[in-house]
Amino acid sequence: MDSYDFNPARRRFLTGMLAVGAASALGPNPLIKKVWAAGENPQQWIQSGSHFGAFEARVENGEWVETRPFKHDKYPCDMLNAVREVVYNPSRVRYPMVRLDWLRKREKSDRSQRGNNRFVRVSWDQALDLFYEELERVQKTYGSSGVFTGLADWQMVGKYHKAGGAMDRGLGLHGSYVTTVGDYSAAAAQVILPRVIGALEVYEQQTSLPLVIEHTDTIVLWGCDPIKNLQIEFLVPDHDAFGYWQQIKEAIVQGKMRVISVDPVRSKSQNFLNCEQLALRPQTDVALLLGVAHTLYDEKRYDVGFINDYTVGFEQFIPYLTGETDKQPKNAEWAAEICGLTADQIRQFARQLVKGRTQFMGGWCAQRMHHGEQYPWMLVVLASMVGQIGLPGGGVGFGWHYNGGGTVTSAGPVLSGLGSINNPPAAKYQADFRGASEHIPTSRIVDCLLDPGKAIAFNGETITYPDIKMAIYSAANPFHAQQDRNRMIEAWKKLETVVVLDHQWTASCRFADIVLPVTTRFERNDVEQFGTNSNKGLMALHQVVKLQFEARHDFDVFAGLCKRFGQEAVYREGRDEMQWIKAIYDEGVKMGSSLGINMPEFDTFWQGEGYFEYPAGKPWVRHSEFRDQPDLNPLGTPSGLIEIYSKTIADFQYPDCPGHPVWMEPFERSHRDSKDNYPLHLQSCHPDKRLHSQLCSSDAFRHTYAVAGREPLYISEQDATARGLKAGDIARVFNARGQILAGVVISPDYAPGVIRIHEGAWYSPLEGGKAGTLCTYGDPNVLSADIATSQLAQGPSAHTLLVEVERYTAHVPNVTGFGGPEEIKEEGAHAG
Ligand SMILES: Nc1nc2c(c(=O)[nH]1)N[C@H]1C(S)=C(S)[C@@H](COP(=O)(O)OP(=O)(O)OC[C@H]3O[C@@H](n4cnc5c(=O)[nH]c(N)nc54)[C@H](O)[C@@H]3O)O[C@H]1N2
Ligand SMILES: Nc1nc2c(c(=O)[nH]1)N[C@H]1C(S)=C(S)[C@@H](COP(=O)(O)OP(=O)(O)OC[C@H]3O[C@@H](n4cnc5c(=O)[nH]c(N)nc54)[C@H](O)[C@@H]3O)O[C@H]1N2
Ligand SMILES: [Mo]
Repeated sequence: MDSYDFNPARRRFLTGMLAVGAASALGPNPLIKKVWAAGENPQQWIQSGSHFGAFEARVENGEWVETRPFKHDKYPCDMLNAVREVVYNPSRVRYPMVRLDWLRKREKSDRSQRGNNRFVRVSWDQALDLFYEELERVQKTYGSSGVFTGLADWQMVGKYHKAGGAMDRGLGLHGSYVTTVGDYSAAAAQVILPRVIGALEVYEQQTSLPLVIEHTDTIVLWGCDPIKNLQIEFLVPDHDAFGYWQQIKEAIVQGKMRVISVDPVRSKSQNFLNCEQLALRPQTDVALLLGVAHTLYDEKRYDVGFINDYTVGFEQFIPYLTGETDKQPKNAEWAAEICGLTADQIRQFARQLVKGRTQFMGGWCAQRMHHGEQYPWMLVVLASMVGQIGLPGGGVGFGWHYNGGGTVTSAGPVLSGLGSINNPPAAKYQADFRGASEHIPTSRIVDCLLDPGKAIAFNGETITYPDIKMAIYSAANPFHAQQDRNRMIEAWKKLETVVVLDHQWTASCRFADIVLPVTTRFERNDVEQFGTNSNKGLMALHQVVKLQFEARHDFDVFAGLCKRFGQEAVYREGRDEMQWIKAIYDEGVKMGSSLGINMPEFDTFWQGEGYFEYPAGKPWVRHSEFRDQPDLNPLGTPSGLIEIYSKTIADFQYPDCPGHPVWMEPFERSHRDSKDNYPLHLQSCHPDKRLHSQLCSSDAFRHTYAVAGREPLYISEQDATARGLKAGDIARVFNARGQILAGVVISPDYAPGVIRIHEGAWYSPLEGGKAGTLCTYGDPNVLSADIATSQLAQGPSAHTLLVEVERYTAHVPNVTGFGGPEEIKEEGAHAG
């Protein structure tokens, strides 16, 4: 082939356009095969993107064979190497599948068989008929409270192909259903911070990193690991933050800046920056924060002016801090006893904070714990005492490790993407929740299933659990995300029908009744932001390979559902894939022109470079408007000021969340004299090599980090030796809630008593569906507890988790979680 007379962009456009016809038709379209037939599709590099980065895929004869990072990504991450496998791995969902006993008996099926992974292949028509008939039956019989949809949070990137958006559009035309409030990520912080500092804080842009580099003397990484967690973003990452972190590393070497990581383990960020660490014991952050606050108060080093001008409730908090109310001063000695640092370390740390400009960067792990509301609240209180909130390079933020936090936001438009239907007709069924709540806090789903009708407190309201009969999950893997797997297995038996849409045969598919195969990002065309917080530019995401097996786009699955009650045309709004993308793009062009930005015509963009960089934005300081003019720019709290004491919260009278931050023991905690049977604190932090459970099924990539085929268990030399464990051993990790296998990695990064298994390791039951069975791969949520943070936020407490570890000496079972379902041939099923 002569590469000079071949225009790949033009080819891409043609193939994209032809694939659209297939996408909008129901059923396989012969055109696709024709377009992508061997030989007709010459070798080419196709631009696409993912949560792991933007890239180009080399495609040969229709097969994706090689991946290289996008040329505008200066710091690509190695998870990109796992992305190709998402399309081809053996765990790919290939066909619509229905659980054997459910196909026979529907809602009267034997639900104890859920999880045994025995499925029958059916046709799309049959699968959608079954889905639709169930939706009808449940709506008619139980009303809106009978149907539940899980949070579709980590759907693939793309403004048009939004799995959650498609589900909401489609189901919304049919009726109402129970949904979730809050998420697993930052549930506690999301509820407390608006009441304390007036905004969510967690998902918002941070002070620009160039200003931090210029002004900050001390960065405090409070349980925050940006170098690990900035690898992925909610939209396509530009990874520019890593350039700034490189400069911070240099500033440390030059003695211009100190970075202190407050973390029980040596994090990836600490190792990268070679920075200092305050290695506190797990779950003791609030005690440490109080000890530091007490020191500042006692030594009169806190900013009285800031407290007076910008906060309320200091006077209600001080009697607790000094011990006037409970005879226990929360001084450095008291804190040292709990958090395992010395009183001297705590006092030195306090003094360092007020020596120059200090930027607190709070992570979220320490709020995914019992009483998780207290840490973010107390960090805001401490930052208020330091008095630099709203100054460049000072104050506090909770989003530095997320979505490129601190990269400068461009001046470009933010495209909205697939939204709700314009002037939708009335739904087929009116909302009918039968006295139950329309939402439940995300992580309370198992509790809700086990106890319908129960009333729980939530953020000042009362939630009455609905009686859910049918659950629909798209772009979510609850059999990874949710805590206490064995309790969950029992709860799932309450569901008559479970529908899952996914492209990977996760444990959630295993425990479903109807599994619908969807396309991956790489089988779709779309546009997406390059950089989530930075919104640096807009990129074309071109379809890399044809639709695999019988996968359909999420959008088309729900179009097929709507067709069954006569609403397909309304749902589709008369557009096919490329028309949708163009409409979304054109909306952006309009917004752009109102901002004075001249974007290319869609066709020029799509057929040309497929990337448009917006004009650079200006560096920005979080909370500076508030600091400059608190009267004109009040915070979103009742007082408009930072609430060290919240009357609103005090009035709720929750014993587990009083009116100001306090130290409370969690339901279990390591490193103390107690009767807990399990001595080791298990962290289930976010993985360095995955996005939750995504990419775990990329077999070749998984084998680059798995140990003896299992998920790695990180443990200190001391704890390993005490248990006779060597690197590479298979260990059994257990507590009263469950047991899993994992592969031993001995690491100097871990303090005695602290171990880690990353969340997202695929649940791989030895006996599928049996509560208590051994997980053969290493899912930490087999061990975690399903207890809420408090009555305020009802968030997950995944990180309040104690275990014991032993060498596994019994017969070593194969890993069961990967490779898809066991297909059973059944008469009456219409495959293909
Ligand atoms: N590579 C990668 N990046 C991700 C994700 C991913 O799956 N993979 N997920 C994304 C998502 S959805 C989210 S919600 C965020 C999660 O963001 P976080 O919840 O902040 O991230 P984690 O990595 O779980 O934990 C951050 C740090 O907290 C520390 N830590 C644990 N226990 C304690 C404690 O008791 N006290 C203190 N002070 N520190 C503690 C851990 O050692 C770790 O270094 O990450 C996002 N980024
Ligand atoms: N123990 C413990 N548990 C935790 C955490 C922890 O720190 N510790 N962290 C929690 C946090 S912060 C989070 S955010 C949750 C994450 O929990 P989830 O959001 O459930 O995790 P993912 O693994 O990202 O699951 C997304 C699923 O959607 C599928 N998918 C991706 N794109 C699409 C699409 O376009 N369409 C469809 N239909 N499917 C798609 C993927 O294949 C995958 O199976 O986990 C929580 N669980
Ligand atoms: Mo998250």
